[in-house]
Amino acid sequence: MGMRRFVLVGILLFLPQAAWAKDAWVAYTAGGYNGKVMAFGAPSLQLLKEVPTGIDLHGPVLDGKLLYAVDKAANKVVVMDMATSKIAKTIPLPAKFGPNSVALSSDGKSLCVAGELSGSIAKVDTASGKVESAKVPMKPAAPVYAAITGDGKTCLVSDYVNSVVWVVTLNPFKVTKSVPSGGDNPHGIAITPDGKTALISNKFSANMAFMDIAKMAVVKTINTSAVPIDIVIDSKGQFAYQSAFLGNVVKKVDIAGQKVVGTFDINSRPGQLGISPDDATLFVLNKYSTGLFEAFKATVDGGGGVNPTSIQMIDLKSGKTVGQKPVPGEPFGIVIVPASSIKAGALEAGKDAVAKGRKLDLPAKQKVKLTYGPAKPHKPGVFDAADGPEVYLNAFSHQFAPNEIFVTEGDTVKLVIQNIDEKGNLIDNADVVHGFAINGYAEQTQVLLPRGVAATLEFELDKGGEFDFYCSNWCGSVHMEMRGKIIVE
Ligand SMILES: [Cu+2]
Repeated sequence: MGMRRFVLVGILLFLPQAAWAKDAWVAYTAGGYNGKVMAFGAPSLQLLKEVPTGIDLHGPVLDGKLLYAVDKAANKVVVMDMATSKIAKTIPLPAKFGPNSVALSSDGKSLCVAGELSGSIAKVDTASGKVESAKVPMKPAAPVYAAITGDGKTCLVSDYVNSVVWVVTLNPFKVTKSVPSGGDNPHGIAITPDGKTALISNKFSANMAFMDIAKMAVVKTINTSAVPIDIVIDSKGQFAYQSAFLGNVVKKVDIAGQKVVGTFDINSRPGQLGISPDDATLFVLNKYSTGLFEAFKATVDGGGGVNPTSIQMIDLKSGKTVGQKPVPGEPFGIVIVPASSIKAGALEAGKDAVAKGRKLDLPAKQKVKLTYGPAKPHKPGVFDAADGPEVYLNAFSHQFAPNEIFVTEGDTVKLVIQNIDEKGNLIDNADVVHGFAINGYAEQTQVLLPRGVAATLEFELDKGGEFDFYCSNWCGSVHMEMRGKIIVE
């Protein structure tokens, strides 16, 4: 008997244990400007895996086997095999599509993608990779967040320019109509598990709108807090949670009672939200970290630094913060799954996600010379120089100047982007860091600009056409509107 017990203990000791076995959950995020899928153990918030996929990654959505995310700068859907954490395939979206977010039907068959930069919405058949896309019938337009009804038939997409929700049938694919969103500048949208109600965050109306899906009309709005962004709903459809970026809170809303029943204070500007499958823990992706994680600032050559964003966990029973850690990138979207559902070998030993003295985590650049230095006063605009055009672009809260740039195809451009917030006395917050990316020239151009920093990009304009550029790091309430065009002719 003694021998047998010894053998048994020996086997148990030497069984390969998953490194994250102490964590109940795995939280997957898309890292925004670092272009990575990132997996964290929870509650430890240790980083278990980073998978580089592209330039500016939003999402993710997953069906337990595959994870999908969209690249806003590189116009593609990346598909990750969750059993191996390897990219299984990449599905190109139409050129210049500029996806901001993605929804997955509950049967796993269809993705609905909000094409913010192009004013388009797409359906992707996940099995075949077939993409159908349509511009919405208003111009300009900015489809920004998407949700699919439980029956998989309809996708609802908020549009912050037109303050409507687009109603899209998925089979056959068609943008059928628009519904007023119940306020100004709608962002996050979520559908209750019974499929009856869509909840919408109207960013500039500081409300939550209740849209009756059978009637296709907003039937009620309730005041919540300033600059509401994302919404998640618990698995029973009892409570909704809405982040308010400027209000610096998450509001708890009783869905049947259509009223606010709780407020959770957030310490560093909440954006996207996730909820654990047992409805016990809320995961908040914070955009800033003022005063919290200064030691983990990322440096850029030439001065300046970028404070990390963070993941904050709130116990929904007590309302208390039960964990918070700095993370790389600017995570957009977080989905939590049981750790037991992830195969051993898919993830690695846990480690802290950011280290002291780290360099800014940006995707590798192709065919470009990038230098950082201090911002210097210079008139914005396009200037002729001996070896090609020099473009001086000011980035400030919350615009680019100029927001239209005309250059010549074939030229090598020197593009100097300067964050002038500090000099302009605009925003007294070092966490307001602008990003920059040209959709269509994404590999050459995606950079981050801390206060007082200039980034100089030198690259060949080898593609003609009109391309959108945009701020690729959340920098404030009107960050999404920080956009412009470069015309290469
Ligand atoms: Cu910005």
